[in-house]
Amino acid sequence: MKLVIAIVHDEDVSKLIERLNKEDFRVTKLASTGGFLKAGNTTLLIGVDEAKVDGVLEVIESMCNTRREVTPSSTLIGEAGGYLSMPLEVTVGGATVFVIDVEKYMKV
Ligand code: 2BA
Repeated sequence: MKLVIAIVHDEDVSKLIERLNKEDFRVTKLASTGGFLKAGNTTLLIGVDEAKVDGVLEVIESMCNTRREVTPSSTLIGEAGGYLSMPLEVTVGGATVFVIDVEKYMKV
């Protein structure tokens, strides 16, 4: 058994969960916050047999889009040690995915 942890953009979540459920994958949705942008995102926990991991990854890949986002302001430290506050554009997603081994899985 594997646990797929996927951090996805809030705008992609509803359709992604709908599609995962349609394909019989079970999902837990957690509200999360990115440490860099300090904006909301969503973390999905998907427990799945090892043989089906690729199927989960394919669905995630097909449903999650890349986006350009601008930080409200980012504080940079200049060469002289002064501070400069300016917006910064970054590319977010499609999805950040971790696949980890599950030592034990039980339902009681
Ligand atoms: P955030 O931490 O809010 O990061 C949003 C985007 O900002 C990142 O997109 C990346 O393009 C950029 N970014 C992050 N840290 C940066 C830095 N130190 N310098 C310059 N740019 C930086 P993604 O890489 O697609 O990440 C989207 C979200 O996925 C992240 O939101 C974070 O919540 C999560 N994430 C990404 N990599 C992770 C990791 N290795 N471990 C845990 N969570 C991660």
